[in-house]
Parts: sequence; structure tokens; C-alpha cells
Amino acid sequence: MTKAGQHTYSEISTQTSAWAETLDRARVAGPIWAELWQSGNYDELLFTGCGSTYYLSQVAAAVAQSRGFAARAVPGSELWLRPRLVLQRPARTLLVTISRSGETSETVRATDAYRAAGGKALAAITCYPESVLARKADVALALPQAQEMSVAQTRSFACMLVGAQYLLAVMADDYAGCERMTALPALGQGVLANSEALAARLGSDLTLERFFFLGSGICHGLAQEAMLKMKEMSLSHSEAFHVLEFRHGPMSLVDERALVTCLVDDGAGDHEMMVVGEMKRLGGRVLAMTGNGAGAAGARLDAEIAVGSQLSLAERVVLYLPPLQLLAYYRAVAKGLDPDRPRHLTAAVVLP
Ligand code: F1P
Repeated sequence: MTKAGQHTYSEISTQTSAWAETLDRARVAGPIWAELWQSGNYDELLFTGCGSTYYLSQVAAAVAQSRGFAARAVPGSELWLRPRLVLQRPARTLLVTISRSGETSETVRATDAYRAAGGKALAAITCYPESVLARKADVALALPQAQEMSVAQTRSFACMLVGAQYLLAVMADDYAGCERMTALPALGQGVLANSEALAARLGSDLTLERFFFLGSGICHGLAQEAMLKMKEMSLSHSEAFHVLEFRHGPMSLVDERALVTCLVDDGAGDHEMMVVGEMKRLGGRVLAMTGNGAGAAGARLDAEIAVGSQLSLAERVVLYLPPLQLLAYYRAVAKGLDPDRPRHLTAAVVLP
């Protein structure tokens, strides 16, 4: 009989070794992906997935946009059931599917709708090399080392994100960025070591009843993923917003029982830290996740996690993830739940 959360904790705390193997695999796959993009005369990247991997698609699309690609993210169900709404120029769109299992029906059926509409080639990022999606794809980044026992995605999500970040750098001919990203496993291990005590303290604080994750641009998809982890693992009220959007109504829910976590984008840091300060004045508990520190603006924070490093946000965004995964894990355990087996959920949604 395993201890509650044993797999989840192990997969979170040891994930950076799988990041390293991911980089090795992406280094091999990168030129193949770049060749497909360049030879196919595409003018847009379309990312798709479901649940966590839809949110990962959002991060990947924002990273792609930051690198000059036209890019979007849609849920698999939208592409499957509304291809005419989603696809304006199918033959000029390269579809990138992201799926831990490679078996999720909505994502698989989205590829059929894409092909039927005239889509030419299919790319896949998955943890299962023999999965339906991997077999359908023209190019695939398969990451078997990221497979996990727990239902809620942690190590798998981070590895698929590291892979997507690296592949996009190769496709953008940013070889200096590729080289800088080889530091991610060591940086990630440092973030885990430096943030676990704080994540455990906040996660175990049952006076907190509501969790708000704020993130914009490249960070928005990660705020969504943090929201989902908190729901899946700890059955808690959690919501995700673009940072400044939070003022436009949802902040009415802020009080001393709310933790507002802001994934700060250094490029808009002053405006985003202003929101954090306002939420503190409303009585909320505030946690800022920053690149190299909030500086004076952080004076009124309850907590801060600075992931550090000289990497750009497009290179380092995955570093924000481990503390958020630990936060959800510790809250689940504090509530006497087993994050390895989230209520109602299965590892993949396969439809009849
Ligand atoms: C997608 C997914 C997960 C979710 C749950 C059910 O799986 O929706 O995001 O957390 O595990 O499946 P996949 O397509 O990434 O395998």
C-alpha cells in the first residue's frame, strides 16, 4: 500500500532529471521539426491539447509568438467539433498536438478534423511513443522518461513544456537560447530546493480557502495549469486570470482567506506588482513569483519566489512550475487527500 501522494511527490521532486533527458531528445528532434516548418510553407502554428495539455498549448503558443511565429492554442474539442471556426487556412497551418497519453479522444479526433479540412502535416509532443497520436504524427517528440504514475500531470507537463520551449528555439534558429536552456535542470533543482519549505507552509495553511493564480502573456497558461493542479489534487476553489484582469470584478473575492499568486512577467512587472500590492491592501495573502526579485515593489509581499537566472521568460518559464505543483501537493496532503488519485479523474479521457 503506497502512502498518499507518494507518486506525486516523487514525480515532482525528481522531475529535473527527466528535464535533462528531454533536452537530449529535443536536441535530436529539433532539426527535423525545423525542416518540416521551413519546407511546408506554413504561416501559423496551431497548438492543441486538453486540460493540462491545453494550458501547455497556451504557454507554447505564447512562447512561439514571442519568437516571431504566428501561433494560437485551442482546446482539442474546439478543433474537433468546430474546425471551420478554428481553421482559416488549414494548408498553411501546422498543427502541434500535445498529450501526455497520446490517446485523449478529443485531441485524436482534432487531428482527423484538421486533415479533413486540408491540414497537411501533424506534429506531436507526447510521453508515449507508441500512442495513437505518436503514430499519426509526421514528426513527434516522445518523452517516455516523463511518464508518471499519478493522474495529475506534474513531471510530464514540465518535460513536455521544456521540449516545446527547446523545439521553438531551434525552429527560430536561436542556438544561443538552446545552449542557455541546458542550464534548466540545475536551475529547476535549485528552485525546488529553495521553494519547498514555503510551498509546504502555504499549502498546509488551512485558513486559506481560495486560490487565485494570475499570469499574462507567456505566464498565462501556467497560471491556468496551477489553477488546475490545485483543483485536481486538493479539491480547492482556484481560479486563473490575466494579471490586470483580476481588478475587473474577481478581486471582490479577495480577503484574508485568499492566496493571490502572481507569476510576474518582468516585461510588465511594475504594472503587475501594482496589482499584487492592491490585493495585499484588500486583505489578501500575496505570493509573487519573479525572475530576479521584485525589488522594492516586493516590500509588502507575504512571500516571493525568485527563480533567478539570466534566461529570457521564453527560456525559463518552466521554472515557475515546481513550486506551484508542490503548493497543490501539500494542500492535498494537509486536507487528508491522496493527490495520486484525484476524485473523478482518470489519466486520459477516452470517449466511446
Ligand atoms: C489530458 C487530461 C489531463 C488531465 C487528466 C485527464 O490528458 O485532460 O490534462 O489532467 O489527466 O486527461 P493528455 O491528453 O495530456 O494525456
